[in-house]
Amino acid sequence: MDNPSTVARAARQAYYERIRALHLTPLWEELHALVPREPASPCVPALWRYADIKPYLMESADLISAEEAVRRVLVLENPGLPGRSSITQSLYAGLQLIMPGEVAPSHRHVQSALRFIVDGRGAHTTVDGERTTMHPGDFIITPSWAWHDHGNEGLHGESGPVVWLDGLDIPLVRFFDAGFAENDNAKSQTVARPEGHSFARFGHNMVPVRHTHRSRTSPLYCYPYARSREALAALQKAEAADAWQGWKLRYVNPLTGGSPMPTMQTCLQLLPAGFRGQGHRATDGAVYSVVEGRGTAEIGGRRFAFGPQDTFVVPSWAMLRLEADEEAVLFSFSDRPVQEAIGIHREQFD
Ligand code: GTQ
Repeated sequence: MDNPSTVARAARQAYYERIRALHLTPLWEELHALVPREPASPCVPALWRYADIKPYLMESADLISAEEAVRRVLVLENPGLPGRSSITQSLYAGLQLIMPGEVAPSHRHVQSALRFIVDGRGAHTTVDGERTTMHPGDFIITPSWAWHDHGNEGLHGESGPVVWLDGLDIPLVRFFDAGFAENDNAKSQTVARPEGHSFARFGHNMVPVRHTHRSRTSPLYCYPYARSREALAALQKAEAADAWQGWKLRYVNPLTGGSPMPTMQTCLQLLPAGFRGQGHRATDGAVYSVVEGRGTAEIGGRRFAFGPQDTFVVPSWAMLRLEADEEAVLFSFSDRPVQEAIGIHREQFD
């Protein structure tokens, strides 16, 4: 644009002020920001060290019960998105704590949720009448509008605090102003089917010949870590690591081959010891949870050392380079299926 004279600028400002009363604004002042040449996310790279967070998480249990809180969660808020309870523009993440004997009461909402177990074992979630016991590294889903309550009764006589990473599409649903929620009459649902029922039906590369599952979400409630880790270990023996991502597998809805939930893709990847990955970037910003090993994530030119149980976020279109000093396993999730559904997803491998 030519540089306008002082007089012209003053005339324009006066005009903008007059049209503001009619709720009109001049596109030409905002066009570059509204239609950027490439993504310019306000979301910034960040890492939350579990060792730093855990004491505060445990302190929260002295301040409020899971029942009073409904969900006792510390939200991982992106430093570039203050006050928005968002880790990226479209996704929410938080660390949820449930102490032995506690109950997080049954409710349902249109937001889809994933649970990735970070610390402790023996808590459970009940989804639509089926209970699933949590172990570290398990990936568990709560479909949109499914009743769910959480509890912690311990496992094999062991009991302690259990912490998991919650990933929800809260900001996406807020964007559409399409959120509904309701509380259940009972604190905990009545268990209607034995544990492992959905896994028996859909978890073995087979599906019942006469099932009636019609939802867009996976009929599998739990993707156990033992099974996913076993697959990565076998791949490591069978084929060379990808230069960008090591060995990376995407969790699937066994009925469609698509993502387990319509709004969130989830992956598990293995990086060999000494891995020095090449850079890649994608329009789906992603949240990572470290399961095993230590290394460095270079995100948009900033270096973050990571270790087990840490969480980090890679903003949309930020270049990511992964390095592993020890063999490392990373879980991640993003809004990629939504971007693919509307045909705008892009990625680049350097
Ligand atoms: O467990 O239902 O972190 O409704 C945020 C909202 C967890 C849950 C969150 C929720 C839940």
